[in-house]
Amino acid sequence: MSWKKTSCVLCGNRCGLEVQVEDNRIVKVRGDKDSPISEGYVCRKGLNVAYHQHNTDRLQYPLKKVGDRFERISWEQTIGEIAEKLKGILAQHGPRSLASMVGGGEFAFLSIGFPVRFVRRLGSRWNYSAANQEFSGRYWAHGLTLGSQNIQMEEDFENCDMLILIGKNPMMAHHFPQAPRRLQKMSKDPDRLLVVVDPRLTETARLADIHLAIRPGTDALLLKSMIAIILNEGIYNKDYIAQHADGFNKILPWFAGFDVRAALKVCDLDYDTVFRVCREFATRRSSIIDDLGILMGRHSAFNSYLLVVLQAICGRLAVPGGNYLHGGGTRSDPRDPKVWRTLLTDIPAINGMFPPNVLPEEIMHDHPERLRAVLCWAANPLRSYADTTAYEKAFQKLDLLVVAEIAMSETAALAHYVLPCKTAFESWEGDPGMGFEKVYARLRGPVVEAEGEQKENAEIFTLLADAMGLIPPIPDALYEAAKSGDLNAYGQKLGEFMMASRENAAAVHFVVAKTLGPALGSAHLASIFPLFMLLSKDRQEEAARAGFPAGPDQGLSLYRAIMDHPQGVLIGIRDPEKNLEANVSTKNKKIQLYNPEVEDWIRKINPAEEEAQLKQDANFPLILMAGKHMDMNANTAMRDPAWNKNRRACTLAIHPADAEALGIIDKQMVKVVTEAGEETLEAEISKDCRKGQVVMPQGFGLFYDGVTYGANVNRLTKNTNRDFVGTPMHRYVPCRVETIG
Ligand SMILES: Nc1nc2c(c(=O)[nH]1)N[C@H]1C(S)=C(S)[C@@H](COP(=O)(O)OP(=O)(O)OC[C@H]3O[C@@H](n4cnc5c(=O)[nH]c(N)nc54)[C@H](O)[C@@H]3O)O[C@H]1N2
Ligand SMILES: Nc1nc2c(c(=O)[nH]1)N[C@H]1C(S)=C(S)[C@@H](COP(=O)(O)OP(=O)(O)OC[C@H]3O[C@@H](n4cnc5c(=O)[nH]c(N)nc54)[C@H](O)[C@@H]3O)O[C@H]1N2
Ligand code: SF4
Ligand SMILES: [Mo]
Repeated sequence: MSWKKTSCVLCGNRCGLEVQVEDNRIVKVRGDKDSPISEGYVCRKGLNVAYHQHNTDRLQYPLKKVGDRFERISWEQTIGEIAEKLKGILAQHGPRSLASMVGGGEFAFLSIGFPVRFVRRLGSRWNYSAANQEFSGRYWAHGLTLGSQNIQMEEDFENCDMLILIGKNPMMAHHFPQAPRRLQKMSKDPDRLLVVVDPRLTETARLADIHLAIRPGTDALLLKSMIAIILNEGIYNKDYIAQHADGFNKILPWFAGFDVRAALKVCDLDYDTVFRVCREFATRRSSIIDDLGILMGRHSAFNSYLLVVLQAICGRLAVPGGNYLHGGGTRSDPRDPKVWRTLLTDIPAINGMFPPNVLPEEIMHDHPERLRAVLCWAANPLRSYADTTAYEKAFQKLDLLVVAEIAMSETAALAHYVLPCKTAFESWEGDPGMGFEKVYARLRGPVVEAEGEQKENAEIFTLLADAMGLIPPIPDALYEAAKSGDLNAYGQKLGEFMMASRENAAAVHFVVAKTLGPALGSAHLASIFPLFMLLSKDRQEEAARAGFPAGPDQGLSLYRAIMDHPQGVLIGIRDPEKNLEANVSTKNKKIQLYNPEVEDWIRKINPAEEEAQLKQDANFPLILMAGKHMDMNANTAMRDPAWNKNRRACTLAIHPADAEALGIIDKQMVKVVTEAGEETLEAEISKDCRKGQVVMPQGFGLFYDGVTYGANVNRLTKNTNRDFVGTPMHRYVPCRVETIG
């Protein structure tokens, strides 16, 4: 049987896959050795994508809620009724009553822009996003220091000889391509140093040369200590600071006289070891990269800020072997009065988006412009976002909840209308640009056929946009050019159409989906086309370096190369030496170390005040790490529990000493209680846990085939346990554990 090329959609790495298909079922999966990104790597989740693709929860037809049941209706009726209801709501309450909610549900990004554009074109900027429940703090910090909230960092793994992973567990969660393979190699290399900062002895910490088993929630003290040590020892990079940073002298008082020894005692860390880590970090080709342990931890946004300062004073930002920058562009700035702020919770747009944790409050209040309609796409807020109970109440109050899904999720079950989508294996999908130094693109076709009336994500939102009158009249000539199969001619006609009016240009994505989509048989396939017609000057130069000469044919030859290489193809080469100037977008192109917004806070990070804040309520003496990402979950995207048969998948991990004190034995059912609610699950006694901290995975408590599997971690998280940009403190949830029976 032949192997078909596709790619995994169960995490952001999007590894290349090859699958065998029998009777329209994926029956065998292997890693695609031809994939330039994953080079044959595949993890347990990828090998099990069939469970994601084929399951009894798959949606086949549009559904409408009638009473407390769903009825099957036609697409025409669905789109017509949604448009009519939406028009009514907008006419009565204004555009601010509408929000989109976009999830991480589909790590194939071709269609993500469609729901966002749809809402924007209707005059609302309320786009809530999964990204803003993890990265808001980082976006905020990068906006202040680097000049754009959209700047991302990526470790130069191959070229660093020291890597610090702080609050990140890639042996389980990956979060960079081929992570286990590469970390194991690094761990064995005597010339490379791996440092892991994690309260638990994680799968990654086991590989580390140095494991800093930090007390949960104290990373701000550690980062401040590290900066203070480096400044005191004079081992900062004077040349780099002089050339690339502003405000160095103004931040010195933040760290002067800081009691590092007392601080590290609060962190429960050894001074000499931290001192050694600082010395190595300041003098080697070092890189430091954080993740949810920091991003969803106490002081989330400020920790991201300190991470920039630490890297900048050591000259490790935007240099080979350090962290590269990419992105830029979106510049929503919380200091700009034009930036929208949520009405009740007063959260500014961060990187143009809003955090899901405040959505229930934005629905529940009495403001005349409160949210009344939500379009939810590839997200499962009822399991994924903080405080399921708050979400249940809020979503029941909506006048219109539309959920575009591949499965009958817990959120879809509450919707007024459910729109069935094709999965990424039934659609054209891909990535217009992956990687930093070498940029790859990939577009691959469907490997199985949809067995119902499902449509591609982008097509659905194009139909809705049309029904709402958001697509201007399209000349016949454009349709004809699309049908002719001559992409050159189509590109020309499209260019003319866009030049004709601003309205036309603004609707280009929908127009392409509506004209080229049917001609190519896929709105997704069509949607990539304008991306290559509208390349920025930088992208044109990058493409030229990758062998696509600049000129009028460049866009088309890129498009063709992508079509010819379903495993991915090199489309750009970036110059690492120019990374800083190409990305830092502050006015003088320097990293801004000093910003008045953080001054007060940084001063308050001291051992005495932190110790006082860390003092626990007698009612909730343990800290719950609410949502481990491990190889038995894929957020909520793996609904069929059969893929974890005979595994202990959803347990509460607890240290032996805590278990003993509470009289808990292994495999016993226990109850976890927090301010938000309670859940019951099986205890797993584990020495890898830290005393005082219990650990529960995320992505369980799913209702599948009439049965609920595992416990829902977000029944335990309170939506108000968040920081000032709305990031949930999922890594620091006070709780208690009770025995049952
Ligand atoms: N307590 C706690 N909660 C957490 C976390 C935590 O650590 N702790 N982690 C959080 C993190 S980091 C993330 S990113 C979020 C992710 O949470 P979500 O944004 O909800 O993402 P997923 O659970 O991956 O998928 C959501 C839905 O997308 C659907 N889907 C999959 N593919 C497609 C498609 O092609 N089209 C459409 N329309 N739908 C599709 C799936 O069926 C699923 O129901 O969860 C977060 N939730
Ligand atoms: N198998 C699998 N892989 C996944 C996912 C999945 O659901 N399953 N989801 C994907 C997604 S959307 C994301 S965002 C990533 C998340 O990837 P990660 O962020 O690597 O995943 P986490 O399990 O949250 O791991 C964070 C680590 O932080 C540690 N930690 C907890 N509290 C603290 C603290 O106070 N300080 C410090 N320094 N560390 C702390 C935890 O012990 C944990 O080991 O994973 C992705 N990959
Ligand atoms: S690391 Fe695993 S889950 Fe992530 S894309 Fe690759 S195979 Fe899929
Ligand atoms: Mo995530």
